[in-house]
Amino acid sequence: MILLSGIQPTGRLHIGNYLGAIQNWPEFQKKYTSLFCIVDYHAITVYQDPKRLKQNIYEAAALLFAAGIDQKKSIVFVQSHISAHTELAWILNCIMPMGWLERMTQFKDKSQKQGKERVGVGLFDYPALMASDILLYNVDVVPVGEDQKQHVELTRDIAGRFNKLYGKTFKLPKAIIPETGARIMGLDDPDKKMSKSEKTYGHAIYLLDSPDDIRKKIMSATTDSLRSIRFDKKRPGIYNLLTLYERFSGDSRKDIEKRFQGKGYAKFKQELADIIIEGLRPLQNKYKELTANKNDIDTLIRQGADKARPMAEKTLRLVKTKMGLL
Ligand code: ATP
Ligand code: LTN
Repeated sequence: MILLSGIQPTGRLHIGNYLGAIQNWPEFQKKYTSLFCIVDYHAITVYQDPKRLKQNIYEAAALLFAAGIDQKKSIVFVQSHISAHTELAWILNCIMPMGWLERMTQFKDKSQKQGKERVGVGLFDYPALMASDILLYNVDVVPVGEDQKQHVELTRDIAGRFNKLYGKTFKLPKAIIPETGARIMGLDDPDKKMSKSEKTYGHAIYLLDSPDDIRKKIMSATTDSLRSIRFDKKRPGIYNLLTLYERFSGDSRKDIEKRFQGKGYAKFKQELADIIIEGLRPLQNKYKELTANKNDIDTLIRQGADKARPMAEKTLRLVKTKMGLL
């Protein structure tokens, strides 16, 4: 069974990305032939500062390795290193009905924010490239957050359409959504999901934040004027912080509520900052070790591309043959 997931180097990775995705990925290596793709061509569907983009790609790769993904067991690679991704995306474009893409909620949301005169065609076409990422590797399962489920379904649909037109070529992949799919919300605004693209200081805890920054951000996180510390979804600020406590401590909700019964927010926040700082320390140490010599990450990324490329090219050749391309 083959598994593939992707992460966009659109910013610095935060604890939402960690708890919602990366933390689960090392486990997958035991069960699946796993590919993890840093999707830089998806990232540039919105403007990225070139220097930052480069840093973000390196940082994302190093953090995946630091989190326990092993290049000997899995394949970690950068999307733009394998030209088959954009080639297959073009081919899929030609059989992709506009209406299918128009129905994608991510596009609707993002294009509404930017306006039709500013939004790039790449953002509209984003799901075709994502379908290409998946279909090139005969993938069975695609772990993604709830928001990406629609794109995986579209991938199945376009694969089905290709198979009908040109004969069975692609496997139909399935999305897997993490059970503990807790969405981590912004610390400064618990009604919005924690996002890499949000740049306010107190919004996100980045995986490489210093203990000082982590503490400052937690201490100033939005709560409410009530006192009790309980898992109550109607109180999004404290609920979000409690979820973080739950995920970083591994304790049950009941135990957590009991521990903080009658205690104030300040005490709770101090302890939450402590466990996040401790929780991220091993990852941060590993990251430092891995990046002591910058060439090491470069080498690992190249190795990933060298392993993925023949797999992708084989599929692309098959697709071209089926279509009558020479
Ligand atoms: P952006 O913030 O740039 O819009 P993103 O962080 O949502 O992007 P990706 O980089 O593609 O998007 O996300 C990588 C993975 O992290 C996805 O599987 C996504 O579901 C997960 N993820 C992102 N934000 C959160 C969050 N706040 N809580 C839980 N999981 C998240
Ligand atoms: N769109 C995804 C990132 C992504 C992806 C993929 C995920 C690009 N290609 C292929 C799984 C499989 C996101 O925004 N999380």
